[in-house]
Amino acid sequence: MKAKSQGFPEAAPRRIARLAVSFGCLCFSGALLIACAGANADVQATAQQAATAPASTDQTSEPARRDADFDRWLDQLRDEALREGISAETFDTAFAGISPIPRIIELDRRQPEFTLTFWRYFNNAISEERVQRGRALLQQHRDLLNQVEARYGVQPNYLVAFWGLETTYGDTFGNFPVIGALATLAHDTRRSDFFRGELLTALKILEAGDIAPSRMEGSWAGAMGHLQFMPSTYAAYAVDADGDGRRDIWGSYADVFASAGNFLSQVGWRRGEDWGQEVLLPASFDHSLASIATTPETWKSMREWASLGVTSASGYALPQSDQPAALIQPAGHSGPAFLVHHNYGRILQWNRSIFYAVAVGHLADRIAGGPALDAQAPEQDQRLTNDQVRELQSLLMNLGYDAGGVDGRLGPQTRSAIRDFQRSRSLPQDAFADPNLLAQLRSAARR
Ligand SMILES: [Ca+2]
Repeated sequence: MKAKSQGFPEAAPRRIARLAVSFGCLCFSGALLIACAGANADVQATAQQAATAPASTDQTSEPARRDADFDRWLDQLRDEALREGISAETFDTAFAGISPIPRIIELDRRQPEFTLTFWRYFNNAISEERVQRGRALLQQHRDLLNQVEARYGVQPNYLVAFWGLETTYGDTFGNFPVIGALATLAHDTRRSDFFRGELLTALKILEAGDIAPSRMEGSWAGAMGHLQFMPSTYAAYAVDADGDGRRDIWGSYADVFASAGNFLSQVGWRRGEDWGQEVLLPASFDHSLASIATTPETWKSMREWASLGVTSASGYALPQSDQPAALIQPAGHSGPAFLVHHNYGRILQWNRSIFYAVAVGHLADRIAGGPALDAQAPEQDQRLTNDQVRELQSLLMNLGYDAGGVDGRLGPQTRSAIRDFQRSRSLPQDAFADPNLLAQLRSAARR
């Protein structure tokens, strides 16, 4: 899984791991991490690129060397691992030939220059080829997927959609040795605690015999196998569905689908419910009803949304139901609008990114035969540089709107300040940042 996005507001999708965090992986639990708060999408994007980049060249371009500092660090880690029940044999086998991977530090430090827009993310995530392959794989694995649905309540088209977005159906696990990747990031000072925990968990997975060290491949950030589970997510949710005694998310489709189903079930997926749908809004619509935060904050029943003039994307009336829904507009008021439900929030548990959640939901719909989006991408998909986001935040602050600081990230507080500014100027209150908004702020500041 990995994705990316930006521009938008979300505070960035971060992957949670995806629960809260995100990296490209499910960093579920870890969440924290990454503090990412902000730019999750960007983080995701970065991770995804890492998965497909010709990393091997970079890895070998510098001589593998373990300096004295790494060796000392490794000795301490070994002591800790042995105290936690990992055998000396497992530890020493896992670390045979392992040294810090410079390419990973490079990827971890990389800063995107631009915000990621919804359309840039979406068009990359939802290719026609990905839709067609998803439909074929749904048929190919139908029996397994039906068994997983019966047990965990997650529809087959969603299981395939997560798989498609995480690794393009298994094409791209990332070519990094998980132990080497996690050791590099745990030894590095930026997020050592999080990755040290993930590394120790990965060693416990090896100790249990679930996978051989040589097959434990993943992304540069340690997200593993078909589903890009971080080790902590794996430990909590991976399932041995084919009964061979190993939880194999690298080689067993039964284990892969069941592990995804188990995760989603455990975080509260509701059997048979959809994620949401694209909708059309009336011309006079009050865009302040759209939610800003990654977890939507404004909920109404479908009946209430219908009474506000919202219809399906094909123009039909919404159901007169009490099902709660929230409105999101990830590309602002001129882009697509979606009403999302409870299971949308479960997708966010996997990866805390609005762009990611919409992409999974839409890909699931497409795999089940649904239509492409009604909304069309603009001819020119305008994005902001990170410097422009900082300028935008400074202008908001100078005009008296609390953007929460000048950090170059379009988080909820900055978006809320944008909405306040829009309200004061009688603009559509979509809380969306783009070059047009920046121009309006510059103009307001000159007055
Ligand atoms: Ca198994």
